[in-house]
Amino acid sequence: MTAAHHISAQPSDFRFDPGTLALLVIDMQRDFLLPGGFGESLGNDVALLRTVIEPLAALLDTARAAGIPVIHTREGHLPDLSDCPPAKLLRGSPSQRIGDPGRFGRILIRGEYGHDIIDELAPRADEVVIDKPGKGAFFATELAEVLADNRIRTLLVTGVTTEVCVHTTVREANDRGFDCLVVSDCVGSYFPEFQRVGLAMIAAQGGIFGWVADSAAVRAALD
Ligand code: C5J
Repeated sequence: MTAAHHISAQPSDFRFDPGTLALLVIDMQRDFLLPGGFGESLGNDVALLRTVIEPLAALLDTARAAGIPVIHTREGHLPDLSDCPPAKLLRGSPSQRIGDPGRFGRILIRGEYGHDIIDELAPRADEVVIDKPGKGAFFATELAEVLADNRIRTLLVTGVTTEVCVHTTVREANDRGFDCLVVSDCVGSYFPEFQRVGLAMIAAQGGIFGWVADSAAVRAALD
């Protein structure tokens, strides 16, 4: 890695110590991204999320080559749903609910094919995978301990969906004192308006939750 430890970002340059940096990849799971899966059964156009795959695969390659730790998350629940509060399980009137049989196994249930990460972004054997029952990656998980053990203070945040699990995690991280840079073309939403506004909200007011930059700028700083 070069000595250029800053990334051109919004609302200002993002300065980082490479020794305390990690790449967080949120919920790039088949249930959300595969045609015919849960996300699509909710009426969503998964093509909007799938635009993330190519730039994120390239960013993963760069991060791995630079020796930056990569942490993946998966949203999902135990087979008996004991970790899924009724407020989450019963909300709305979707055609399929968490735990129902879907095309790729029981929806958002740990161990099922659909719950796992898409092949293009499969974690390497030495990378941490955090299973989370909530939208935020800190809630009811070991993420805080993993970051502390590895002296991580700064996060490059990627994954889906921008306004839900990415936002919740960035807000949780911000409150815990982490600096977060959200990689704009490596996060995705089923709703273009939420993507636009979700990114704008992060960098607004001098960076109220963090910074935003595209993957070209991030990769240039890591190469
Ligand atoms: C959602 C997520 N949208 N990973 N999950 O339910 O953002």
